[in-house]
Amino acid sequence: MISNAHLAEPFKIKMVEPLKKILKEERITAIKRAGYNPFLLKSDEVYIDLLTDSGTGAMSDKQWSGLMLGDESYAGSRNYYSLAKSVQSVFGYKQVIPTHQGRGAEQILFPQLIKKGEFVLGNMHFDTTKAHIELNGGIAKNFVIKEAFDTQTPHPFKGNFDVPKMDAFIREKGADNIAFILITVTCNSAGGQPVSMANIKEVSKCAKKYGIRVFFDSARYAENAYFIKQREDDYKGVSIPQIIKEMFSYGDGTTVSAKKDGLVNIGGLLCFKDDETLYKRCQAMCVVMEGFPTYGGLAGRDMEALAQGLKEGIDEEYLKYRINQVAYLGERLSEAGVPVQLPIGGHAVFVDAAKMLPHIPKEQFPAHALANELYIQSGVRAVEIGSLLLGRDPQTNKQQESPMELLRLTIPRRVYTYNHMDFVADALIKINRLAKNIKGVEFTYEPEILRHFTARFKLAE
Ligand code: PM9
Repeated sequence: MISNAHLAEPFKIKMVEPLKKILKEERITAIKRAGYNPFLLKSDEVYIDLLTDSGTGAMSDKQWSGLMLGDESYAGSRNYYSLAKSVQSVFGYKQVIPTHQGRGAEQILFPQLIKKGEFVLGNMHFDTTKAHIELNGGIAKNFVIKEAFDTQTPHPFKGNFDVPKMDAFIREKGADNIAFILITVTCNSAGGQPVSMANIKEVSKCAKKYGIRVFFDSARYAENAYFIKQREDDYKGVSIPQIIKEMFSYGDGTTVSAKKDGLVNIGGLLCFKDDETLYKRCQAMCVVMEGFPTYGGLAGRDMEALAQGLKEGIDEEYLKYRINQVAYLGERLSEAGVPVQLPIGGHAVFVDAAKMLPHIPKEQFPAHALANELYIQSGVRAVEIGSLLLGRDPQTNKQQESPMELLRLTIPRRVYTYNHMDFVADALIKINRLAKNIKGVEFTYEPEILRHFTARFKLAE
């Protein structure tokens, strides 16, 4: 029985964008031309696009009207002050630098904090974040709990840190060799899994003991807060805004990809609780990398849309609909025997491709092969989160083995309906019955960094 029945969307649809499904033969031609890499498809070749929830959401009427209030002054735009006010009210942080997106904030902050050979400790670093750590000479280390790697074991907070393990690592390497700790909320690479408030507090306590800074990587902080409210006894009666404020009170600052819970198509933030020196240094870097510190990488109008999006993204009724829609898709798949990460995450359903396609070895990227098959059979575009994304060891150049081979069905915010979810579920359930016929892939072109975006493949023999 599916516990998450359809919930009526908490919005009316004012504008529509037609969808077109091209023929299966055309999809086969398209994916061959794209070198068996769904990233290289044209969006017009895609029917339902579940590649990412990043920048793909629908803005509200208030956000669109915010665009008309754009003050495009080079310095001191009034939209910056409106954004800073929203940031302070949502995160409780008073020092704010707008950036063009999340990695814009990473490229400004990380060089200030990382010296060559230092470690950056996280629950599970996202790929662009890991790339920025490595570009700055740092070493990214993950300490997510082991339950995260067993998709069939439900645990309410699979994004949690294994704090004793991290503590032992800090003692072994010496606190001086730790650049900072980064808490990713929700933990994208583990399946959009939340981090509990209790765990955030424990991480912060451990960091304080050694004098190490704590930052958040907060693309999906609102979804994380919703899970805390649902699953952590002490927070059942606490409002989402209060939960978010408390979460961030345990950190020194945050990078934010506002393209997710910020409900905008472009935008990011770098915020500090109260660190004038670091804030000033990052402002100076912002001028070089992004733009003057009161616009960062954004137009005034984009900042106004974000100021409004930050408020809408923490609305409990919206979050309930959002999390329910993702859970509905996950439960339909799980009930039909498609192995998915349990419990279902906040922004996506993660299919366990290693379980579904045991005949495809890791080095032939089972989840990527499944993404290609899903596209060919249905026109749905999804993305691999596994060994292909993980890449090679920067020291040895050997392919690293990801603990999980996942296909991510990422649901854009306020874009698709439950009928679209049913279409995706039906397609994957059908593919699951014929899974043994799916072939793995081999590189024909492998870029050196962030290779999954532009790599090309052929079908393995
Ligand atoms: N995440 C995602 O699809 C977009 C890029 S890959 C298609 O999940 C975290 C946890 C992220 C993230 C991006 C970034 C970078 C940082 N942290 O994309 O630069 O999930 O805004 O953010 C993507 P930007």
